[in-house]
Amino acid sequence: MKIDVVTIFPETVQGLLREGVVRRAIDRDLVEVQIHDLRDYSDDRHRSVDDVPYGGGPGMVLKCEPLFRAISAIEDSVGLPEAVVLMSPQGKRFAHPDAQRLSRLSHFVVLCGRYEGVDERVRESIVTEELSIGDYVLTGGELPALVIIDAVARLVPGVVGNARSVESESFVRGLLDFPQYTRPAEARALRVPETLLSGHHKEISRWRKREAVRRTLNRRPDLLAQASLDDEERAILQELLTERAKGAGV
Ligand code: 6SD
Repeated sequence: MKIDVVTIFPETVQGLLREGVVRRAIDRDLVEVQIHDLRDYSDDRHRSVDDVPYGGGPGMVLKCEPLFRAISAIEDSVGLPEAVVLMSPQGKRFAHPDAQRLSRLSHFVVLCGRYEGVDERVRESIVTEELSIGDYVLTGGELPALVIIDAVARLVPGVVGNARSVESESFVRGLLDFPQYTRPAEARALRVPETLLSGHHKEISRWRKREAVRRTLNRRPDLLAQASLDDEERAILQELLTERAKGAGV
């Protein structure tokens, strides 16, 4: 998989790709990330990439031409990308299905916005989709781009060792993870739940399902509507709901 990133902060983007799972994927040639400094595609000697908005108002807008040229350079060297993603607060909210979809592409481009935004003609002519990572204000698209690259790269076959661990995750199944513990069995008088120490695989599995369903019900009930629960999990959910109804005096 090849990902081209266009940004005015190439070092920032590079820095965060030099660690962890993504770095390993790059080192093993499973993922190739090429970072392009937008200023290299400026058309003036000050290397400017922004200008004041037509119609007035605060802030600056990313100009068309440097972005058009950056995309042309990418097309000339790698060929037509399958997607050109613009990071923007106006985009569709990025979620796991988007990561899965992008992980099946062989080449896409990520454009990092800055300032008040980008000239609308960039959207109209070269952007194929606009993504946001959530409803909060950021100063630029670099961190969102890294979020997307991280989520996508780990889904590329071979990047995460255990394919099952990728498929059984929270946002694939629609259940939050159960609590995890590691040695020692007691730390500062806090004990690991006895069931997990028992060695009874069936009981451990049931305990984990119960905790996962309980957490999801308490913290993210919205996920349960879409969750793919097995019979045991469904029964646990019913039990918890019944307990709750009794507790509430219903
Ligand atoms: C000005 C940008 C580009 C500012 C953003 C924020 C979220 N949640 N996703 N993307 C963002 C992208 C903010 O340039």
